[in-house]
Amino acid sequence: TALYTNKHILAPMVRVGTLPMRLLALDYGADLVYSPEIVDKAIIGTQRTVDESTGTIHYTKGGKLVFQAHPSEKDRLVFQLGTADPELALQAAQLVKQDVAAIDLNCGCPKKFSIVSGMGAALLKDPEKLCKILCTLVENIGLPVSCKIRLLESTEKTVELCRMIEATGVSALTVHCRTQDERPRDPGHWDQFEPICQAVTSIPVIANGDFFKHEDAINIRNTTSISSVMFARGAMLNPSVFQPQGPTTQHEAAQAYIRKAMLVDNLFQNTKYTLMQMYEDTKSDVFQQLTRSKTIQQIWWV
Ligand code: FMN
Repeated sequence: TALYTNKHILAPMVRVGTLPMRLLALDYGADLVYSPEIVDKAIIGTQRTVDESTGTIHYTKGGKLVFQAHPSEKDRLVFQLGTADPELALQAAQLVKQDVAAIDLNCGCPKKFSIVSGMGAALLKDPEKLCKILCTLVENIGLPVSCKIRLLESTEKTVELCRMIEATGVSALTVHCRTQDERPRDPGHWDQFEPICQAVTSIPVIANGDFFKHEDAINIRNTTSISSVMFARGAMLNPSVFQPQGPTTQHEAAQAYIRKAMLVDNLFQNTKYTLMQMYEDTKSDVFQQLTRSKTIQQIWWV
């Protein structure tokens, strides 16, 4: 559980949380970084190769890059799995085990593709399956296992689920303080963290939802029994949110992001996508130039 105790964490984010963002977050002071969710069947069957010039590890299938990691993040990288099947989950986790510190199970994704396959937030409605997946991983993988959930309709139901998850032997539990139907614009329910912490006492509880400043994380840790705090959009908009001395400008963070992307030879489409998420002002010159860009050289000015 030490891996997850008193930590400031980069949340799992599809497309955004690829290698350059994770390395940058670590540089700025994040203690732990999550991979984007990767579905079991997507990683199963990939080939692992190492790029000697950058040290980057590539997992590819049919010419398509599925997952990229770097030895420098290995002891702080949590691989997040999308799955609805204990055996496939274990196979997928075993495949990447040598390059990561821990495995996390996504039990919060509300997107249709997850729900129809019984993955993500669908697991909240099938706690037996959720716990079977966790138990299978905990018993067989030989790495810490964690789990990320959303709130259920009532505090009692959430607490009951959290206790079941705790009993599987996981090393940590992340709670995104929104229900499955709540969208990012709906305010998170920070008041739900304490009852969960009171019920789950043997493992660290990680708070997630609406943390946009370093001080927010410090405050919640000082006023509740929350152990660690996970940033998603706060880190996407400005990865320097992890700096204890306060953030740099968004522009500086974007420049640093581009440097990291070049260093690890990140796919340009992914670099461009992430930068476009970072800049909220879609009318700005910077955003317009980004939209038109086709190579990294064209945005090197950013
Ligand atoms: N949550 C996951 O568990 N797995 C994901 O792969 C994932 N991808 C996301 C991608 C983006 C671009 C965003 C904005 C969120 C994603 N989330 C994912 C949800 C976040 O991890 C987090 O739970 C949510 O955004 C609330 O945190 P925030 O208020 O700090 O943004």
